Amino acid sequence: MKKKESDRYRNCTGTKEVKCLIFDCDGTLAETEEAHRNAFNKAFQSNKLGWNWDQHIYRRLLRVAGGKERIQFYNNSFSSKSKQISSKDIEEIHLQKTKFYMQSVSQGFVQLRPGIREFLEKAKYNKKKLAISTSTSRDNVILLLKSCLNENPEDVFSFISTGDLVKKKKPSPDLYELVLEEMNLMPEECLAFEDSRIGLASAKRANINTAVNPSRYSVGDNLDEADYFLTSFLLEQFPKSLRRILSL
Ligand code: XBP
Ligand code: MG
Repeated sequence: MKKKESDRYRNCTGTKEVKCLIFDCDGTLAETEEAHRNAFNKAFQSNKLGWNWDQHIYRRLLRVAGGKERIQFYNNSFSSKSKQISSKDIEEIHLQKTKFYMQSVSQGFVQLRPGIREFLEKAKYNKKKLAISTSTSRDNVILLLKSCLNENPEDVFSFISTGDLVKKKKPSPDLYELVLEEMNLMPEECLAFEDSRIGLASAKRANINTAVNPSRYSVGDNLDEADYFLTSFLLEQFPKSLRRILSL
């Protein structure tokens, strides 16, 4: 018999009081993927590649973490042999894409997801440590946080683990393991917040309990491995079992 939604995500056992909240960035702190997708397409256009990632194909491509890796995957899977581009081209196109993405963030096209700002403030007020674990680049994260928060990101987050710091991006556990190592934390002292299947897999492979709140590109994904299932980041809508271990 299918478990009730609440049972399916009942809190896992053995959770100590949570000392550190680790947030994914894209799709969790903010709905950024439309800005990323548009930036990819602008870069493809300016290089006359004839590629255009619509929302349907992009949802599938998001199974690959990392913009460069995503372009490479598309190049290998969908581009005819004669039209395949080199790794050097991919590097260059990704740099241009990042410029376009940062322009859109600077112009205010990306906002924090509803409830995130208050959640971060309340967690800080209650002496929780905060960290980020994301496959995107440090530059992208810092710009996003500077645009959306009225504080210096390094004053809010004790450690920001980004794709440029690890060999393997999500679903490998490297990004989360780097947070544990740098902050000298045990997995059971932490709770991860993710939006996607590969992000959930990354946190769970680092043995970190994880709450998921699907984003526009991950609604409907199989997130059954999650310990908590959220439908918003408004604290008053969190499951009681989650608020209990967060003591928020
Ligand atoms: C999301 C990603 C990133 C972005 C694109 O990371 O996988 O690759 O989609 O950014 P997360 P880049 O959900 O872990 O925050 O082009 O800079 O990779
Ligand atoms: Mg994400």
